[in-house]
Amino acid sequence: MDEQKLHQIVHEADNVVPRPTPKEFYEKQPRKSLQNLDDYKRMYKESIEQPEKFFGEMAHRFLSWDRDFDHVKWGSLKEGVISWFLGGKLNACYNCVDRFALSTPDKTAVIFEADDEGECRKLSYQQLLFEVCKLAGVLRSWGVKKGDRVAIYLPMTPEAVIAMLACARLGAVHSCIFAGFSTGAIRERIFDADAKVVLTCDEGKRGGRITHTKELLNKALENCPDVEKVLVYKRTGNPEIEMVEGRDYFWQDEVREYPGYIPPVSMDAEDPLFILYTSGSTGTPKGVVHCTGGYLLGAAMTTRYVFDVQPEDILFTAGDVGWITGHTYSVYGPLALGAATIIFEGTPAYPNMGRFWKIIEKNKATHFYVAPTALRMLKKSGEAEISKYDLSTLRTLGSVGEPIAPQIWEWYDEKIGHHCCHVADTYWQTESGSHLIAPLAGAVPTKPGAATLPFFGVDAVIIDPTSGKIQEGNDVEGVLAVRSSWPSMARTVYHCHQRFLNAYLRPYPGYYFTGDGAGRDHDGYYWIKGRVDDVVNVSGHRLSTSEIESVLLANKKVSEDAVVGISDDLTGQAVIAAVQLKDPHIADDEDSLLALRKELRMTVRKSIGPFAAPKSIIIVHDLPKTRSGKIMRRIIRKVCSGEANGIGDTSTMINPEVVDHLIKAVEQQFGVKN
Ligand code: 7RM
Repeated sequence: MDEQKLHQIVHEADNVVPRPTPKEFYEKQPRKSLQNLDDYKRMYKESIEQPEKFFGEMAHRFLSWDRDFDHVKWGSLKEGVISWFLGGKLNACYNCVDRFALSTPDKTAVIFEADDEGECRKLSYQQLLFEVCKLAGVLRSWGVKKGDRVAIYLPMTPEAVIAMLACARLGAVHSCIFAGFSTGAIRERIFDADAKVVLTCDEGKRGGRITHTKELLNKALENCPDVEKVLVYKRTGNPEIEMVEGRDYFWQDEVREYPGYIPPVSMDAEDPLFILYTSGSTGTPKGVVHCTGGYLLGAAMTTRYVFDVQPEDILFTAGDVGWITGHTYSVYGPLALGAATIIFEGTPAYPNMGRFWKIIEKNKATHFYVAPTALRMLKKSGEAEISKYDLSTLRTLGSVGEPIAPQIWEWYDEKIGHHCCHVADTYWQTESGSHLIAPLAGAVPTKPGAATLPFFGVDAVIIDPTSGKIQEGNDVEGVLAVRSSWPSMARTVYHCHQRFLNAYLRPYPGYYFTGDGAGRDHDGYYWIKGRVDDVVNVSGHRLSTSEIESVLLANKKVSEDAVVGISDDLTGQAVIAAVQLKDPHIADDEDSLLALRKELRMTVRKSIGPFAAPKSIIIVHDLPKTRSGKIMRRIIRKVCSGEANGIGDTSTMINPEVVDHLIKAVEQQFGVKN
């Protein structure tokens, strides 16, 4: 963690006056979830001091149970046992679909905005129920039952939502794989989750281009012999798609035979709802497991209280169901509240930079939720496109995935929100399931750049990483942890509880460790600094340096490599690789160096995905290491950022002479002077 910067952040915060939710917010929709800051404080206090009472009531208010729970909260972080609503039974699909198909069947549930502007499709709650049941019928006939894992490799289309809900209906555990992932990453996830069935499509459409979804999946499945069935949605209908006989079937053909209603399977609150893979600092991606009751409650409550979503609202979460944001705020959160969700297949830049705004105007979206990286790009592209559209239906603007710089926050508030919206910087993680720290609409005044105050039930603490001591009071900084479990917290890492304990519960026994550095200012507001481990965040995509390192290492020309993230104006962080070659002469002339870099970048693109490809590859003679042989990424990071002066302690280094070589190589190849 960059301590100096953190000091500065917390210090700057002293001058910022908290801003209340603009009055226009409730002129647009007068029903209030919360009245004021005192409401928040009172409810927060109760949620921490009497979680059983607080969340017991919330669980009854927000969810429909087949059987009531016996215990609200059970276990402790110290023991590594976390459970909520034990004894309770419910079905997530029933809660997100059937309830509203019964009460408001014609109300829109899903609005599909395709990559091509003209193509749009709406599904009412009744239609959604029909589609979900049809698909669930196919899956059930294939033997998919409670507890089985089903992989979903689909782009942002209604079918992704239908697929998730169909799994939930049967009690099968879905594992979505981001459509931007390539073969290696797909294979790894399907293999680890031990999925027997994959739901996918023939091709995708994105930014005016075709993506070869099925082709990539086919390659990945060459090494996944346990996959028995693949259901392929015809998105483009390209007849050339390679289908494997006896394994691959077309979605549209198969669903025909099945009825428009099959009953949901009643699940225990603690039965897993889904697995979602996320990058950590060590090893392969972790299959984070979320459970039915607690997760769904967290999704519903945060969607209501942070964003103030009401049933008549239309949410546009410009994320992807391949990430947690898509799970919680494109699918489960809005649908659990009976609202409408916009599923957008394309990119913000196609056919032009006005695409988001056009979607908002056309659909009268009330909520918009996106990562700062997109906002930075849109801000750069100027205001011409923005002013063409009527954005006055918007009430809440959300930000997620990385810290939002105060200037970007101000821009968002002014140009998109016209100072009439609640602007919510939401801090959370795949592991947290739903918002951890975020301002509640109408209740918590905001400060540009601050995630503000913790959500109900989140007992946030700041720990001094050196002493391991809790930092009491305000104006403190350190690493962010949580003192007790909250309902939507991940329960384990799929088939590897030890990894769960090691990553989250053992670093500070009795606490959940977030992996992020943070400060708490004089108002008790939290300012998130970023990861303190080897996780990099490129355009809101979470990547582990070790994952990219091992892909590069698989290239025969590479003897060793180290990957670091450095800050980048556009993407937040950028991936930089320092590579040591087996034969250093390969890179002697410009042409072969260029070719080598291209080849290495391509390896990463093909294996993990285009977004993980290093921005720069620096060829080095040697990597900085400790006496015990550990690569010192911190040194590479500092030198690549032009901060060699701030390298700090090198006493544990076995090869201090490497620093000078590195400085030279970085200057020559990367143009950064130290
Ligand atoms: C939702 C999501 C999690 C990591 C997390 C942080 C960073 C997320 C914010 C943020 C500053 C924010 N899940 N992060 N939100 N940093 N301010 N509002 O992104 O699992 O993919 O990533 O993202 O480092 O630990 S994630």
